[in-house]
Amino acid sequence: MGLLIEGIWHDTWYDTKSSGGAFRRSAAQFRNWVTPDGAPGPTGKGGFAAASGRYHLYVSYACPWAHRTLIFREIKGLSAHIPVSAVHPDMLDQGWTFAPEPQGRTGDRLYGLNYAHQVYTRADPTYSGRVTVPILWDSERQTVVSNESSEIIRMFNSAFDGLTGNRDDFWPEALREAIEPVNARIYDTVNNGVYKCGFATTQEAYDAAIEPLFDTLDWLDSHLAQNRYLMGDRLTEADWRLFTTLIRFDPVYHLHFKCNRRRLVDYPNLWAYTRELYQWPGVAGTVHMDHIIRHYHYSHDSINPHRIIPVGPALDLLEPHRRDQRTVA
Ligand SMILES: N[C@@H](CCC(=O)N[C@@H](CS)C(=O)NCC(=O)O)C(=O)O
Repeated sequence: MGLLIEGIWHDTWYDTKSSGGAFRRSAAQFRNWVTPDGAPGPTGKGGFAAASGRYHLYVSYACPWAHRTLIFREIKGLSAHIPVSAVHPDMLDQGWTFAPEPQGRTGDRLYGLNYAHQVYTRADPTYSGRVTVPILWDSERQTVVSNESSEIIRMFNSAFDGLTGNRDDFWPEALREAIEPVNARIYDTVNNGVYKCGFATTQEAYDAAIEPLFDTLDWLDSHLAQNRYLMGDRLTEADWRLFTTLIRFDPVYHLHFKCNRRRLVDYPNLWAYTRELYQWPGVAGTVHMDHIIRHYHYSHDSINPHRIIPVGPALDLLEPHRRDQRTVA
């Protein structure tokens, strides 16, 4: 675990001293957008037109942020157009690496690099900052388009529609205003909330994160008792953003990040909802539970110094969800 300073790799853990033991996530720095014709997006520079085979997605199968982009690549029919390279689940002194694992799911398929930090310095030899996944890479201009998952999924949602003919819209205009505050609460208290609990280095920082996390999960469970999805009857990006945290909750966050007031399976509606999303066509193939369990427990030696990988709970993700048979009150 480390970061780049002026293009040089430094092996250092997150600094929580300056923030009273609280984990603070730094903002992503590459914020360009792929658009249908290369016009600039809401941030960054233009020149990134949608095209087949031009863009490459670097992910970790363990990472919930990268997982969002893999799901959108799948459900938007982009797998033939945007190839993927995955890092090894162990994130140690060199950060994310492309070391091969026995199943052959890892490695840099584009350049054969050894480390994800080399992707960043290839784009900018003087880059300073964390080396995170996902990374959307432009092989034509040899640079990072974006390393912000919430924006990559919006690009995938519509920029390539002319190419794929897939018009499924998970960020519909009419719901954008309603989606925003739900995303914001879930990001702060759940997606990032579990990290705030797990990476806290003082009791106060942990206490400040754990209450809002379970308040939101309680709220979500009752909301999903009345609504099939977060926005009612329509599945949107808000659901996929929540899903990648929920699927990791019992196998990782409950124990490793001390998010243990309740398990996901103790929430009947959230658990059935998670199964429904897991069973959505194409989605199960994006869930690599072995990488998920291995990455967190093996990489965070300040949390789990002996690197024992726990067995994980027996979850039946294929149990019928029956969410389609519910009658909405
Ligand atoms: N804002 C980023 C966050 C991505 C992120 O933090 N990814 C984690 C993996 S789960 C990472 O690569 N961390 C490495 C580090 O912080 O050094 C996004 O949503 O794309």
